[in-house]
Amino acid sequence: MKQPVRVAVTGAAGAISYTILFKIAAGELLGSDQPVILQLVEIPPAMGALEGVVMELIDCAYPLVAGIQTADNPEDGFKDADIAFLIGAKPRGPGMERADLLMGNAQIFSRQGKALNDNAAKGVKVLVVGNPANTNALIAARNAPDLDPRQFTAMTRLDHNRAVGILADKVGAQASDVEGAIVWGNHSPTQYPDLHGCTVAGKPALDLIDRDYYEGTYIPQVAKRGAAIIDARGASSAASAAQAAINHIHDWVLGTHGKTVSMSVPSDGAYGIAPGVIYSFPVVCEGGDYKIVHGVEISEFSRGLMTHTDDELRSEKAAVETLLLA
Ligand code: NAX
Repeated sequence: MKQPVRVAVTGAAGAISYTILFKIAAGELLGSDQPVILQLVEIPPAMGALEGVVMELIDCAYPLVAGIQTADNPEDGFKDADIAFLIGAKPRGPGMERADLLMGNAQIFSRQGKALNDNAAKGVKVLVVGNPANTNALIAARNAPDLDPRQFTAMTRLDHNRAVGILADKVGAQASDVEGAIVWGNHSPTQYPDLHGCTVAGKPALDLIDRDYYEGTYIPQVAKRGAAIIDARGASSAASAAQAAINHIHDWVLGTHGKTVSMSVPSDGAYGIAPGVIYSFPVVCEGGDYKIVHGVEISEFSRGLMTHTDDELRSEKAAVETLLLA
């Protein structure tokens, strides 16, 4: 039997966790031969609700679960963690300004970055899901001086999966026929779902849909899908977010076998995106590491949208600069 892998999850009593924890425990994250220890982190007022989630996890009698621990603080919760899903975040309250939201989260993620630095396994892989995810990941990375910034990533896999799923649905194909879709930039409505190098069953995607649909309908539909789901179901996307978070870490650990996926990772200057932000790029994963895919052709149209979403990330960064430099 393999040694258990320690998986920490913040926001463990929340909606996304109510799906993801059961997927992790069932072996969907790391495979059906990999035991896991779940380290569930919440804020003190949510510890009662978390106990209910723990009861349900126990009641599933999962063969792969080698332990379940709970903590009301990240320092204990991240102890020896090999993988950390940072899902809990401060939600936008009524009338709250964007700057207040950024600062509230900057405080949470600077503490969590320090806690990972001081307590987690040295090779910990971190996925930030809590919004604003890219800037939260940047703050956590900057507060973890002993860890490699490349260990901190943010989730744009849901946007990637939406780009694939919505395209497949439109042209009457299966999601598995779609290859080469890319989501560039920020996990926000400024993101850019790029189909220029994408194929569906080997045919160029942009030959299958018309340009007006692509620019006028498809791009905003992918980018604003989260809001459409809230309008329709009266609650935000949780199951699809959990699935995407599983996909992100599964692929990072176990590889994409040559397939390109989208991950928000620290920019290394690729595609003219200056270092200093966590930006969604096309990547392939192998041997427990990810690599930005180079050589994607960038049209003038693409460049405009890639710069627009980069500008937004840099303005978020400027708004929290003091905490970044902590
Ligand atoms: P919920 O409000 O259902 O759950 C959040 C949980 O986090 C709550 O139980 C809360 O007590 C906990 N929490 C808050 N601050 C915490 C802290 N400092 N430490 C530990 N736990 C803390 O939200 P849910 O629907 O689960 O969404 C979680 C986050 O994911 C939100 O920020 C949301 O905006 C974000 N999303 C990000 C997505 C992405 O693609 N990157 C998509 C889905 C989702 O909207």
